[in-house]
Amino acid sequence: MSLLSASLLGIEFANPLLNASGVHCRYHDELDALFQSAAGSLVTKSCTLAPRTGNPEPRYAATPLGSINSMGLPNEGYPYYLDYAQRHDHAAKPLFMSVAGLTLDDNMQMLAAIREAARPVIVELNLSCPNVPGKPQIAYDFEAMDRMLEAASRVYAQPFGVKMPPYFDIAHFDEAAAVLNRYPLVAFVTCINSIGNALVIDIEHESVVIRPKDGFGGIGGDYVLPTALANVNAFHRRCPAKEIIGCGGVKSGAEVFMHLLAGASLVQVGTALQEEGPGIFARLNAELAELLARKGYANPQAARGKLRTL
Ligand code: RRO
Repeated sequence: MSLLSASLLGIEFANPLLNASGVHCRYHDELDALFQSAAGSLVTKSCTLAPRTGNPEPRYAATPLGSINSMGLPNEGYPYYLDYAQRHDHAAKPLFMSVAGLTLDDNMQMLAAIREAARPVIVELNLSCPNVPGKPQIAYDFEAMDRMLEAASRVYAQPFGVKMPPYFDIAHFDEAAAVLNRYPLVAFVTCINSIGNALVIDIEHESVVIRPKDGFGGIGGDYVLPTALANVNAFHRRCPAKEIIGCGGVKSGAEVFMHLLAGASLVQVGTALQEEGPGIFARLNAELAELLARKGYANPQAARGKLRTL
């Protein structure tokens, strides 16, 4: 076991880092660049049954504290990512496939096809896309989430994960965790997707900075780190039989370490990857290795959930 090796679902990873779905993963060449990078694994762009061009541009903007996006689920359609999964060298680097159907039936059709393909791809079912006009997030409707997980468990019939939005109330942590805990095949929980429907304003132009939805979009980066850590820790505490993937506000080894302390087994990188490119993974690994060694942890797993309370 090397200093940085990590595990999830009994699978070994060279290190805990991967991209956040949506960043650098829409096209095969972008996925290939992640495969060639120092990331321990990679995840594909959330897919739908049919290809989508997404919302009108500009639909992503970086700010000094992070980013805002309303991409609108641009993707090449699930067969494109399934094709990638079928040609991918899973032994060299595990591959996650993010699935974000527009309806329950769409998700079931995709999950059945992925199951049929019988490749060792790891499904991350996205219950938290904030940016499709007229489609509320599944995970903010606990009855809809329960129906989705019941159907997904029945149709997919093997372990999978869910990508969750941030919650902001203890009662919501309790209720969401109770729903997840009804489904043993939900083996991991990725916290968090972007904080939805925020508004960034450019005072020079007295304007919004992205075109869709009158400028409203999901924010990531520094804005979301404490919310991400709270959600990782809240689900780590409430879902002892599940593993957690942390996502939100990672731009150096320090934030990776914070996610591990909060309870994450793996850690995704979104805004900082978008801004810095896949070379970021070598930097984050070096910074994490230095931090773990200084703190006396043998590997990332040794730090998992070691957060102290006062
Ligand atoms: O494509 C998007 O607009 C998008 C998705 Br599906 C998501 O899950 N999270 C996000 O911030 N953007």
